[in-house]
Amino acid sequence: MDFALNEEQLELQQLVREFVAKEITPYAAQMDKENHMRDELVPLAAEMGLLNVMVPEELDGMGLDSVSIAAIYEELGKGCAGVATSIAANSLATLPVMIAGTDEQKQIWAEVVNNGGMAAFALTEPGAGSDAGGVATKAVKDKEAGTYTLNGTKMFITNGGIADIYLILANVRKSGGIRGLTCFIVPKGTPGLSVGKKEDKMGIRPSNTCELVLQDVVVPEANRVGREGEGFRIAMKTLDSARPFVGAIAVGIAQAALDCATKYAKERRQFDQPIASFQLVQGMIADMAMKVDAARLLVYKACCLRDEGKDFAKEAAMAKCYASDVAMEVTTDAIQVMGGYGYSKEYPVEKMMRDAKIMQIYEGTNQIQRLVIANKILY
Ligand code: COS
Repeated sequence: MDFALNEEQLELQQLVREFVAKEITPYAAQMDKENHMRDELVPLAAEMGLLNVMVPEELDGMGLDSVSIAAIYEELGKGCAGVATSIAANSLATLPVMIAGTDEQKQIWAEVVNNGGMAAFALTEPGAGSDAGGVATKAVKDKEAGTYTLNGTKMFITNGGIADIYLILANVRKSGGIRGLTCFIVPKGTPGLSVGKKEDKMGIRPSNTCELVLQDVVVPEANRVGREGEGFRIAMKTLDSARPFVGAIAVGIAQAALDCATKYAKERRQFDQPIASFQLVQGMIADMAMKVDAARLLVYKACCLRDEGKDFAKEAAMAKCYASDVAMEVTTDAIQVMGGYGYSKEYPVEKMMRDAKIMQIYEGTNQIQRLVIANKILY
């Protein structure tokens, strides 16, 4: 397994690094404060080809391999994990269609995200988070009309208020349970689909996180992705694929915090010398650097396995879990190195610490990741 980025990947990484330095980092604090991603960013990200990385080339998408996507998301995560989350949600929502969609569904979906459209993956509900099988949104089939009618409420949906197309999970069984879970494509503007409360979050504030209300939303049978009852398996496969990318964003946050603390330690003078000359500070920086590198290697390992078509579910969970724990630890330590300045909004590390926290929670809590890892090892 070769973890070195090839020339093409290095070029792409450099392009995204420049994009982040120009269009994201200078606005990160402002977007955090305003709880809003600057409007120019979506068209700019589309122009850069960041919204359709998961769409294959034959459908005019970027068709990138997982390692390249991870390299891109790490760069985005360095600039602002909120923006990275919003952009990565396009991949998350695209995955179920690419995994189980018909050629026509793939084409319809690709058309949207290839043309600068945002997408949202709507699984979570007020009563269904870790327990994905607990989805209460119902889909009732009308055989004669060839339609399904969806009713329910989704919660904490990334891009919920700005998406042009939604992948929504609903249950076709009255009694619920994972065997009734089914995926549906629902375009923005479908009658009965409305955007509810927008979350006022602790971190990743530029990413739009909203409630979605489905009230008698009628979709044609042609919008069902996969078979009835196949939704749980599709969702699990989707989450397996998306987890290393959460890990990549977390690595980006951690690397940015480490860079910030390192620079500060060399500049900040106490007792007539830079604090970088103190061994206790050096120890913290060394520990932070080891963790960031180890997290990145786990992310790349999961991505390489996925690209090689091998089983990667355990490594995906490890990458997501370890990298997000590292992001939390490293951002906390970066603030410690920077003392009162680190705690102040004058420096970006306090935002990074707030952003890091969600990485341990979303797309499967780290408790769920540990369950997945243990199950893969034990059974
Ligand atoms: N890929 C394909 N199929 C999978 C799968 C995977 N990664 N994981 C489970 N399945 C299948 C199983 O093979 C099983 O199928 P059969 O019943 O036909 O044998 C079925 O799904 C149920 O599997 P299992 O019994 O392991 O499911 P559990 O109900 O125990 O749930 C966890 C497993 C907890 C791991 C799962 O619910 C989960 O990942 N939850 C977290 C969801 C999440 O990330 N939520 C965040 C919001 S979404 S952004």
